[in-house]
Amino acid sequence: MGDYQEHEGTLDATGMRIAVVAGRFNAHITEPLLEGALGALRDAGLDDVPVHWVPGAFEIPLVAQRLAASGVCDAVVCLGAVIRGDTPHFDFVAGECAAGIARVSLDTGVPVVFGVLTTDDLDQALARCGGSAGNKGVESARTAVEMVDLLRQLDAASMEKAT
Ligand code: INI
Repeated sequence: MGDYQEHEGTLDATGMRIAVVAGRFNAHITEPLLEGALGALRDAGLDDVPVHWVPGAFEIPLVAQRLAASGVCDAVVCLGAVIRGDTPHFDFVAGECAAGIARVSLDTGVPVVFGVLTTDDLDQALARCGGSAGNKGVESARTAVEMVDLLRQLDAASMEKAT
């Protein structure tokens, strides 16, 4: 491989303003996701993290949008659990939630992290909220910190070029 410049965000959240939006639906899954996310943010240097509860995953994008557009958040971590049932409801809720979160992030330029589990059954969800497959909340919080730092590096690099 030839020479190339590498850019990567770090996991130092000191001074960052990161908010969480969490779905109450399947709270026995989303509460451990939240604990994981808050623990990871604490480890990264952030103690004071506002948490906004919404009824379910479908409502997450609207609140994420409000926070991201407010100018007072560097990133928003979205946590939820959508578990497949016997009806097509899963597909609508999971699909709209994912699409909405992606749209908010691109529209506002603020990292909005998709920490929403979409699983075929409860066991898969339990494994991913602190069980055998880790904790998606931890991963999502770290993603938020890394993305904020990477975007700051990009902004600093373009400022440098412009001056
Ligand atoms: N919301 C979830 O977060 N997870 C689910 O698994 C789920 N299921 O299966 O129905 C769910 N539904 C509620 C939905 O998010 C909205 O709150 C509701 O439709 C009102 O808009």
